[in-house]
Amino acid sequence: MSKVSRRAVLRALASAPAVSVLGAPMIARAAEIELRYGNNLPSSHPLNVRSQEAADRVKEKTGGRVEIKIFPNNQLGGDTDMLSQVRSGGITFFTPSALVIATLVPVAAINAVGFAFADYGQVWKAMDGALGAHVRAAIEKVNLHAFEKIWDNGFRQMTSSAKPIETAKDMAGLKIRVPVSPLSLSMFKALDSAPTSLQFSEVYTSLQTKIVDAQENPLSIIQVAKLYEVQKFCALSNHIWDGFWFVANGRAWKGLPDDVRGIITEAINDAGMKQREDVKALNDSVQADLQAKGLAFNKTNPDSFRAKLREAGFYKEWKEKFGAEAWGLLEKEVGALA
Ligand code: X2X
Repeated sequence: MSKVSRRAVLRALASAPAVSVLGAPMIARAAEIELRYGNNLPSSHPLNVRSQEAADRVKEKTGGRVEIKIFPNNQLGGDTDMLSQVRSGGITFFTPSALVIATLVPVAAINAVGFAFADYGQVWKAMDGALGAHVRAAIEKVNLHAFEKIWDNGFRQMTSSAKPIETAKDMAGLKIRVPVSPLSLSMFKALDSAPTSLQFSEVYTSLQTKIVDAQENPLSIIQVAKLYEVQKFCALSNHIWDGFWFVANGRAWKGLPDDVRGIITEAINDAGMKQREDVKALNDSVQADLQAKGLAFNKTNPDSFRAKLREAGFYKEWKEKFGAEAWGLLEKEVGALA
């Protein structure tokens, strides 16, 4: 808060002389509290559309006192940079993927265990229930505040440039980009691929210059980030369900007045619920458009992938890493995995 209030004071001083001879303010009063929110997605993604709505609602409900300024599309740096900025208070809000915040809070990657969730019914029951609460408690321990409703990234699909991916055998030796995520690296190594961790800001160029041949992301991201321009095939693998935790710097959050915290919480959770619907609708409808743009789709059967992961000891390893409690909460929703 100290930063915010200092800035607010400076702002107030700077705007003080801006008064007309008649004493009426010549410019609109600046917000008393300006909060910065950074993310890694283009402004056309529902994450940005709905968070802008939340920001507008916060401004309105606080009578202009509070302004949330959104910096989309890695304007403030990549995922790793924004994660350290939200920890230090350089930005107040960030929406890291569960995969990425897991570099700091390991258990946060639990929703991304390969082929765990069958559908959205299972996802929301787990994430809005005990599993999500378990992860949020772990996030609070590193002095970040996690809002209750995780936002949707979607079921991740694999795209490639040289050949289609049909069964687990096609994964051998594949140079695939994965997020900065220990779980993703481990999973694709278990599938015998050659994964490289890169921030999302580097994905398009690394595919274009063939540093990697493949990547994996939900269809909505393949669309808004134009990855179809640099990929030929898309395997509908649904191998990971991924979400974005909306997090706030703990100190800044606690320093906000109670009423402001209440208004922001409601605005962000409501926007998150709408964003979930948007992403699902987009993921269900965008395939035809991507096909028209030249991406060749194929379905995959999860069995060969699951068998390979099991054989490589992937589930056993991650059950131990996440711990019996978290693993139990996941299996309670999706059935036995290991
Ligand atoms: O980096 C990715 O692939 C993305 C956009 O899905 C995440 O934020 C994890």
